Amino acid sequence: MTLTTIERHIVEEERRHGLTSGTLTNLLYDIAVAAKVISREVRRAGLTNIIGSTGDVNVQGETVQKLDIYANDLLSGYLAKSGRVCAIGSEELAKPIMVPEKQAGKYVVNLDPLDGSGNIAVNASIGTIFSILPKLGQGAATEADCLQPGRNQVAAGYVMYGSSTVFVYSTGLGVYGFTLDPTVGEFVLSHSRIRYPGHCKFYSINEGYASYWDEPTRRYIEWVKGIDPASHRPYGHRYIGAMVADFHRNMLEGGVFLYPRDNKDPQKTTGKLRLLFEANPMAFLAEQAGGAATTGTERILTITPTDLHQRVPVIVGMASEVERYENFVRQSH
Ligand code: AHM
Ligand code: MG
Repeated sequence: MTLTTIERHIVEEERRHGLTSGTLTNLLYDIAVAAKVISREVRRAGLTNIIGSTGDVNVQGETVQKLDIYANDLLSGYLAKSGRVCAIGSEELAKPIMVPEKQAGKYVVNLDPLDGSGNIAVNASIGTIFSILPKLGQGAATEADCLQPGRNQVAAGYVMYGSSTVFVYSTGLGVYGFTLDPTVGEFVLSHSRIRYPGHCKFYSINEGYASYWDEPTRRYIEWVKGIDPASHRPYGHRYIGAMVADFHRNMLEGGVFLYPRDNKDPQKTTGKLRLLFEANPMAFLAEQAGGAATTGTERILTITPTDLHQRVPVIVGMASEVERYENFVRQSH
């Protein structure tokens, strides 16, 4: 049996591609170490009083749960002291953390420390999402370093705390997945060069919001539910309320995830998901696995961010489905 740990894999990958600095490798390894600690806390959450809400409200106006804070503090604190990072943007923080220049490194990390936190209380899957960008210029980093288009990402990934804990990442050389072996405490290579499979089987969208959808979304979902064995329709529906888990299933089994523009809140017609913390890293992974990601009119990775907590419609998954959705949008104009 060959056992490839995440540490060995990223070192070997770096060697294979002639990269010498090792900083990115170490940064990914830092995230994997923090993920093991978060995973331990997630596994214990049902047993300790860490479960539940603190009653505070985060910058997005949502109730913050204790594990969100724990994951945010652990990850941001650990990365800030690593010497490899100059700025950290987090879904849980109104402003990015700027690492003092003396301890600052050359990378910027944008994080969703615990995505799908509504699932904590019911022991369903949750995740951590990360996006790694290069520092822009010389001198002290600023908020602008966090506000880079997704195509600038040098690496992105997620950790899914599901029936196992899985670490999935890409440095632009394909997508790799590792499963945590709790008996030895190591992430072990379990998914090499992940690619979306041949045809679409699943779609993931909050069907409860159908009355809020715009016309193209309504028509696309109607198409998905049509009966046509030649195009394997109707597709199955899966939606757990944690993007990491739905995205993961769709990447492995063939599917598309949608959190489209809706008119639920007339003030916000952008959907719910954040460009920097959720859409960009998932779009990077999707493209690396042969998929695609769009807002309906724009490729996610080309958007120039204007705000740290900017929200965008997200349609991500198999390229065929993303293109089809875009066609429905074009036809409605
Ligand atoms: P969160 O970052 O506050 O946890 O919210 C993001 C999550 C996604 O993981 C998930 O796909 C979506 O919210 C579910 O939202 P909804 O309940 O509106 O469908
Ligand atoms: Mg989130």
